[in-house]
Amino acid sequence: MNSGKVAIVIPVLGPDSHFMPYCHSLLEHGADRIIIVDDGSPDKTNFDYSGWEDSYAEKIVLLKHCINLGKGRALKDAMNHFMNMEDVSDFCGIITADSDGQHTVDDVCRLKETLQQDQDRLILGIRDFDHNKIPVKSAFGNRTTRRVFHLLHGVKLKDTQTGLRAVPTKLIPLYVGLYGERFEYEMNMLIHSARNHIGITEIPIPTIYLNNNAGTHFRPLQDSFAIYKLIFGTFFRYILSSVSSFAVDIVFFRLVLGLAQALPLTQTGRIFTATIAARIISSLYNYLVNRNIVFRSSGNAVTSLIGYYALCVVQMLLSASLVALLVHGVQFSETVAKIIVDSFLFLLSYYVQRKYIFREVTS
Ligand SMILES: Nc1nc2c(ncn2[C@@H]2O[C@H](COP(=O)(O)OP(=O)(O)O)[C@@H](O)[C@H]2O)c(=O)[nH]1
Ligand SMILES: [Mg+2]
Repeated sequence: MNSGKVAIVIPVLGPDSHFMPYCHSLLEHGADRIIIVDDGSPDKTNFDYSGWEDSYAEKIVLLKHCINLGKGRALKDAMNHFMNMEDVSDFCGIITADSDGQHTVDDVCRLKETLQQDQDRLILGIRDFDHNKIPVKSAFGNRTTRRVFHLLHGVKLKDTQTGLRAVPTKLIPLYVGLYGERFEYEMNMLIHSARNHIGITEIPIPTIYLNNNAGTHFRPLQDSFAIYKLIFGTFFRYILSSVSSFAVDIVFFRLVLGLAQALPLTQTGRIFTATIAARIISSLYNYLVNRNIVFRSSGNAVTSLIGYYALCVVQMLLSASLVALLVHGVQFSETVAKIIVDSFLFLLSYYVQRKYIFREVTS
């Protein structure tokens, strides 16, 4: 049984003069251990705690990267270190916090209390981006990201980019192996939490921007791109799966049509045979790709296969009914109506497959 100790993980890159007093203050407020990952900071800023009191020194672990490997790598190394600590069984989890003073000691303590009470959920310290003192760029970026995240991953969060997070020990093995070396890693933690149906608790914290966030290491283009690549990853694979299924359908239609020449069938009979055979093959291909590559589901294959084909039938019937409705009711042309309806059903199908048919995942 875990006791309530909590390790504070702080990834640092070129910390300023506030960092040592911040660690001090965390210790004074009862931090059980602080794991600092100094990530190839330039020499002159390398931080040194050798002068600290012995009792504190025991509580501080300093991991160093000889070159800068990124915040994600630093967090993963700290989690790995944590899981290998001799006394890990005394701890109920970790709290990740930024080194630049954006997370107050009070907020860290509040997350600690929440973690001690609930060790099944990921806990986020969330900032309120509707507040008018936030730099416009940050507020806009965060609002957009949380909306897209909700749309594609089905979880509504107020702040997807917060670095203040409490992670219970039992969830750490899930997170420690995830892809992502820099800021995108923290997004991947959220994506995998959503995919694995891990509950997320949100604790409001003040939004502190020091000097209009001038000291940030976040590179707007590269880091945003890496984050968005992950957010859109599943949906992008879904699009590729659909396009390639269409190609498989056409190729097999041609192939079977050719082979059917040898059969005693009318031309209509051959077209029907080729259409049905090609559709069976392309839908099976689409099912397998969606299950194994798009949604990476580990659920029962028979159940998901039945669900998948039931969805195909419903989708076909819905498509025909809605196109008829638009053509008769709003007098759209059949082609325009079909493009609108099928685009909508394409998105709906993504939602149903992610949420119901390929719900179970391994990690
Ligand atoms: N270990 C490590 N920490 C980093 C790196 N980049 C940023 N950090 C830390 O991550 C936290 C958040 O980074 P920051 O640059 O302030 O990003 P922002 O708060 O999102 O603008 C800070 O405490 C930084 O010290 C990095 O490359 N490696
Ligand atoms: Mg910061």
